[in-house]
Amino acid sequence: MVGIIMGSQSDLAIMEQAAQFLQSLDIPYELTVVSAHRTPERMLDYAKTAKDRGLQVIIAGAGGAAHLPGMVASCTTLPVIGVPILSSNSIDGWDSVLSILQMPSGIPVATVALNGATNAGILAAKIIGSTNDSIAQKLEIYQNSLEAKVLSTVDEIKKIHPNHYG
Ligand code: RP5
Repeated sequence: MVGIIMGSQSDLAIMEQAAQFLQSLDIPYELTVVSAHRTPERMLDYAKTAKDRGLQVIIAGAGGAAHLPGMVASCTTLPVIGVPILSSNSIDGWDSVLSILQMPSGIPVATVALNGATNAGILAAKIIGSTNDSIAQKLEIYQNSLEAKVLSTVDEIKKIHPNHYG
């Protein structure tokens, strides 16, 4: 249902975070390495066959001169979520961010924060959840859990520091 690709195995530790979120919601995914620069034919084939293989969303991560998400987006009608990676060949992350973010008009890539693979997984789930009630319900439970988690820290901190708000 969701395709997760990355330019190199060195991106895996970050990109696995998208897979982990999808797993937590029982959303099927496939994950592999596809490099825009080192395996250009594989990239074109992956993008052109993605829809027919049943994918609904693609999450693509890359670092440095991060052309993978944009090039994949140019070869498919599926929504592409881009994850800029702070890689060994990245100056400071901005190169990856801008390479993925600053797409020309007509070929959008939904760009998340630097190393923001978890948010990419959540966004993919939301795209699928817009037409899938079961996934939408799971997302609601997840979002409610975030509130509960923050409120538990409020109680925890209150034991140590005064707070008259609540
Ligand atoms: C990019 O170059 C990859 O996505 C990775 O983030 C970066 C470095 O790749 P390696 O040299 O570690 O394979 O294309």
